[in-house]
Amino acid sequence: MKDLARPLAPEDLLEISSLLSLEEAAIRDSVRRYAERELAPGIAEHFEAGTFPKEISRSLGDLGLLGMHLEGYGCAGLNAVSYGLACLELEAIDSGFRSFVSVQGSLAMFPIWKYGSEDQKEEWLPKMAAGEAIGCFGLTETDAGSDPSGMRTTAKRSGPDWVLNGSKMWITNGGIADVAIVWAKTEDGLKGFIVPTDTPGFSTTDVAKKLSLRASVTSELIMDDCRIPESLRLPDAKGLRAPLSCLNEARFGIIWGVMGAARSCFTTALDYTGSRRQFDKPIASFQLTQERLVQIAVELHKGTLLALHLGRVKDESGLPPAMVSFGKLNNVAEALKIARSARGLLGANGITLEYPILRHMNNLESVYTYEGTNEIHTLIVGEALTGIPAYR
Ligand code: TGC
Ligand code: FAD
Repeated sequence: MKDLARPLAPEDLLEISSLLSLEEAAIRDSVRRYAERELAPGIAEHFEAGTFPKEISRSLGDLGLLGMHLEGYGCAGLNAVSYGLACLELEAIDSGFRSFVSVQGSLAMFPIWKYGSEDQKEEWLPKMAAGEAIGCFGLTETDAGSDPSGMRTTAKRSGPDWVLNGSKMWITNGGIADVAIVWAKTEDGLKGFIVPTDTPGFSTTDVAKKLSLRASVTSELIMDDCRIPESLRLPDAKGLRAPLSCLNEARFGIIWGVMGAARSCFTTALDYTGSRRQFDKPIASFQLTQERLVQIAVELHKGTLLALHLGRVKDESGLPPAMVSFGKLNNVAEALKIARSARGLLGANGITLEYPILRHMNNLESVYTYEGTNEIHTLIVGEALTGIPAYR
């Protein structure tokens, strides 16, 4: 038996790390070292300037983090828990980095891997895994967000090609992408297309004046008689089920990622309250401060255990969508509450970019909305409980 009086690490009070395999712990540690060394130093400046350091794509590729849960074609083929741990360590620095990896691996590479032809996989996946080609995923439109079935983008057959018309809105990586996975309505239902971004008729405009996810590119995609050969249609993607299945992968990464942002808020608040003095004492010595720190730690640990449980289920038997929604619903909402509570513990200092908390909090507002809003995930879990879909 271990020594019961052993010191416990505040950010891992329940020793959740002991539930990881040696390989999983090694992956977590190497992503953490990379993130702290390469990503952390410039993040506040990128957030302030509203820029994303696109050049990190290659180093993320070298580390095997792009499409890391996919097998073959240059992808690392690691388990779901490893993918989750990587998302957590990236989002501990900024949600923008996890977003980049989510979109590349789960929303751009996954549909090619799952629904693409052998030629499409060989053409695109190795260079995307290496970070040489950046992808984006165009599902949402200005008037079709929570209800993507209302999309207006169309693809019409024209001889050997398809002609795409319409626009997609709020697309992560849009303005820096080499390839867009575009979902469009056809006479024969919804289909997916691999659209190289240098195709004539394809253009992008970045969304300006964001107050959230500032270190991430968010864009509108415009398709104006954009001609795509049949060889770039995803042959096995049929109906809304195809894009929604990609969301399961990315939502799983979010369940883990937001616990990284929450951990960063927690450790910042713990450090700060230990050194900040008021009334001749560290503010951590006040019972009200300790209560807040404990509430934060409890939700952080519960959320991380939930992520690990869902990761184990995913690795062992696959994850039903309602379980993914359960995790996204809980962990994003709790991460936001943690950020808000931690921000308060820093007083006035909490509102600056000197500390990461308000940056995380603003980012988490986007995470609360994208990949299915909190309300949509509530309804998905509600349907699983009652058998009654209540979306419309
Ligand atoms: P519904 O009739 O329920 O379903 C249509 C078909 O899809 C199937 N299905 C799923 N399949 C796999 N995984 C899932 N999660 C699935 N959910 C549904 C379903 O079985 C059915 O199949 P079939 O074969 O019978 O046709 O569809 P609905 O129109 O009623 O909508 C249901 C609803 C509201 C849950 C769905 O539309 C939804 O999830 N809406 C939210 C939209 C959303 O999440 N958009 C995200 C866009 S991408 C993004 O935000 C990226 S952010 C990236 C970043 O920076 O990290
Ligand atoms: P709406 O659907 O208009 O929802 C507005 C409000 O109404 C929400 O509170 C919602 O929960 C509520 N609501 C809607 N329907 C119901 C209902 N039936 N019952 C109860 N409440 C309801 N999309 C992509 O395709 N690719 C991307 O890469 C991508 N990246 C994004 C990056 C950022 C930074 C952001 C902010 C968004 C991104 N999105 C992306 C879009 C995102 O998925 C949508 O914003 C999201 O699906 C919600 O759609 P909406 O914004 O149109 O809100």
